[in-house]
Amino acid sequence: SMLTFERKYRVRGGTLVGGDLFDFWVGPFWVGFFGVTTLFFTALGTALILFGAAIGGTWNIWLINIAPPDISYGLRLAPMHQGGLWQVITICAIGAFVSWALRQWEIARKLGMGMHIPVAFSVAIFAYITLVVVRPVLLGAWGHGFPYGIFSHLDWVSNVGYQYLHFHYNPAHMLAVSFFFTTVFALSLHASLVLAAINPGEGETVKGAEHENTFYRDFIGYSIGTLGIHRLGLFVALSAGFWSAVCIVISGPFWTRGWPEWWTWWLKLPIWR
Ligand code: BCL
Ligand code: UQ2
Repeated sequence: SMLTFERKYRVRGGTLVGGDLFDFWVGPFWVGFFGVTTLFFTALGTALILFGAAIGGTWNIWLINIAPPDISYGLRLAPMHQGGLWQVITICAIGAFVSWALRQWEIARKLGMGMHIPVAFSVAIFAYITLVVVRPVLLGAWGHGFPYGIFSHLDWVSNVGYQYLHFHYNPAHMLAVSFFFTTVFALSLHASLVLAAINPGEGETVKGAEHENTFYRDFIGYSIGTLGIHRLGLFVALSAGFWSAVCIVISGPFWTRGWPEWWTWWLKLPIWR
C-alpha cells in the first residue's frame, strides 16, 4: 500500500536514458533504466562471488576469498581461476555502484531536488575505484587490487600498511582518519541535540531550532545552525572519503619508502635543524 503523500510524487519524467520506457514502479521501487542495469550487475556479480566461493575450498564465511591475479599478469586479463573471476567481479561491482549513483541522479531530477545524494555516493565510489583500478593501473598490475574476502581484505590492509613501515605517518591517512573522527563527533552532537529537543521532561513541550541554537550559544558562545550542521556533516564525511582515496593512491605511485621517512622535510626545517 501507499502512504498518503506517495501518489502525489509518482510523476512522469526526469529520466536520463530510455525516456518513458523504464519510467515505472514495482511496488514501492521506481525502476528506470539504471534500476535494470543495477539489478543486472548485482545479480551477475553476486552469482560470480558464489561461484568463486564454491571453487575456493571453503564455505567458512570468514575465510572465503576471491583474489586478484598474480602481479606477473600485469594489466592483462587473467584466466578465470587465476584472478579473472576477481576482474569480472570488479567490473560488475563498478557497474552496479555507478548504476546506483545514476539511479539516484534520475530520482533527484524526477523530484526536482539537488544532486547532493548522488554526489555524496560518488565520493565512496571514487574511493573504491581508486583502490581497485587507479592504483593498480599506476603500479602496472591488477594484482595490487585488494582481495574480496573478510579476513583476506584485512590481511591486505595490514600488509600494505606495513609495506610503508608505519601507515599512521601517511599525511593523507592522518587527514582521512581525522575527518572520520570529526564526522562521528559532529553526528553525535547533532543526534544528541535533536533527541534532547524532542524528548522534553515530563510536562514540558517539545523544543525546536531556537532552543537548539540557544543551548549551543549558552554553552560555547556559538551555534552553527540547523542547516549549517548538515552542511558541516556532509563536508567532513566527503572529506574523509576523499582523503582516504588520496592516502592509498600516493602509497606506491608517489612514495615508495616508509611513511615516517617522508617527514624528514619537517624535521629538517631551519627553525629547529
Ligand atoms: Mg588505515 C585505509 C582508517 C590504521 C593501513 N584507513 C583507511 C581508510 C580509513 C582508515 C581512513 C579506510 C576508509 C575508506 O577508505 O573509506 N586506519 C584507519 C584508522 C586507523 C587505521 C581509523 C587506526 O589505527 C585507528 N591503517 C591503519 C594501520 C595500517 C593502515 C596503521 C595497517 C597496519 N589504512 C591502511 C591501508 C588503507 C587504509 C593500506 C587503505 O587502503 C584504506 C583507504 O584509504 O582506502 C581508500 C572509503 C570507502 C570505501 C572504499 C567504501 C566504498 C563503498 C562502495 C562504493 C559501496 C559498497 C556497497 C556494498 C557492497 C553494498 C552492500 C549492500 C548492503 C549489504 C545492503
Ligand atoms: C548546532 C545546531 C544543530 C546541531 C549542532 C549544533 C542549532 C540542530 C550539533 C552545534 C555544532 C557546532 C557548534 C559545530 C561543531 C563543530 C565541529 C567541527 C564538530 O549549532 O544548530 O542543529 O545539531
